Amino acid sequence: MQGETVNLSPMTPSADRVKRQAYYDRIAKHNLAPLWESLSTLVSEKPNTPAEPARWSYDQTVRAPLMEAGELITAEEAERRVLILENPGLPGTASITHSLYAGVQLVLPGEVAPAHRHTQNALRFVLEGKGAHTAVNGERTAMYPGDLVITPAWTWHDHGNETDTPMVWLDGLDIPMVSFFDASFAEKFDTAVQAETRPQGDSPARYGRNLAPVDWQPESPASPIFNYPYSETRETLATFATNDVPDPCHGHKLRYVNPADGGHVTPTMAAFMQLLPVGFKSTPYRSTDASVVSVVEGTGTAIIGNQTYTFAPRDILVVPSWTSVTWHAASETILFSFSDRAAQTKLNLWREDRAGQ
Ligand code: 1HN
Repeated sequence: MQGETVNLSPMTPSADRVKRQAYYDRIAKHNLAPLWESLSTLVSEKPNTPAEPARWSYDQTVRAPLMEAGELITAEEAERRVLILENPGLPGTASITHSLYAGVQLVLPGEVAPAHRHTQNALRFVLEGKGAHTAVNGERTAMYPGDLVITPAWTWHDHGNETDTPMVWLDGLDIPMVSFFDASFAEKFDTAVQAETRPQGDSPARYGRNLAPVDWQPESPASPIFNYPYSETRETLATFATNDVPDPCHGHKLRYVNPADGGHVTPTMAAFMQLLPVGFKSTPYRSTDASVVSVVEGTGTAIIGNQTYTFAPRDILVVPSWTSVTWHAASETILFSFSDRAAQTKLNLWREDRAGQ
C-alpha cells in the first residue's frame, strides 16, 4: 500500500505535502495509515456504492449463451451450471450488488444438479420450464415460471429435471455477505440425489395455510415454506390491484413472508413482487437495499440513476443502493425483486427516500 495515501488536499502547501507523504510512506511499513486522509470516504455522508445500474436482456443477451453452456458442460460436472450476473461496477467479484450474488441456472431434461449444502442462503426465481424440481432436506417441489423457491442456509438441496423442457431460474445468494464474515462452509451429500423423506406438498400443507403444528418450534430463521407459487402470488396481486389505489412509488407491492415470525423469507435476503398498472409512472424512489429485479410480465422503461432501460419479460435489472428508480409500465407489469433488506433491518441500517412525499 506504500504511496497509495497520496490523497492530500490540494490546499495543503507543497512542502507540508512532501513531509506528510514521507511520513505516510514511513509508517506504512509498519501497517499504519493516517485516518484523516480517508475519514470522509470511510464514513460517507450518504451511501456511495461502486455498484452500477445494469440490465440483462434475457432474450438478447442471456438465453443463447446459457443454452450454449448446456452443450459445453453437464449440470453434474459443473455442480451448478450457472452464468454469473456480475455488476459492471464490481468486476471480478461475482457480485451483482455489494452484498448479493446472482446467476442464471440451466438444468436440462434428464439432468441432476447434485445435492450439497452451504452456509449461504439461496433463493430461486423461475424464468422458464415446466415442473423440474428442487429437493430441500428430503422434500421435493415442482417449479413453474414465477415461483419463488428458497434453499435456506445449511439445508441439503439438489435439483432435477424429469421433464422434457429446459429449466432456467435466477439464483440469488448472500455469498458476498458470508464471505465478508469469513463464514463459508460447504459439503457434498453422499449421493447426487437425496432420498425423498417427506412427500411432496408436506411443507405447504403444514405451514402454508395460516396453521402450524401446535408444538412446532422453528429450528431455522428462514421460512418453512420453500416454494411460494406464482399462481397464488399472481392472484393476490390481482385482488390487491382491484381493491386498492397504487402506491405512487411501488404500484401494488407485496413482500414474501415467513409465516413463523412475519419476517422475510431468509434471515439475509428479502423478496418482493409488485404489479404496475398499465400506463403507471412511478415517482422516484431510493433505499439503502440495492435490488435485483426480474421482470415477470409486461414491458416498459426503468430509469435507474441516470440510465434508462427498456424492459421485457425475464429481463434482469439492478438498482444499486441509494440510487433513484422510476418505473413506466407500457403494459400491466409484474416485477419480482430481492435485496438484502432482511439483514439491513436487523442491523438498523435500512432507510428509504420517497422523493416528493
Ligand atoms: C448453489 O448451491 C446453487 O444450489 C446455485 O442451485 C448457485 C452459487 C454459488 C454457490 C452455491 C444451487 C450457487 C450455489
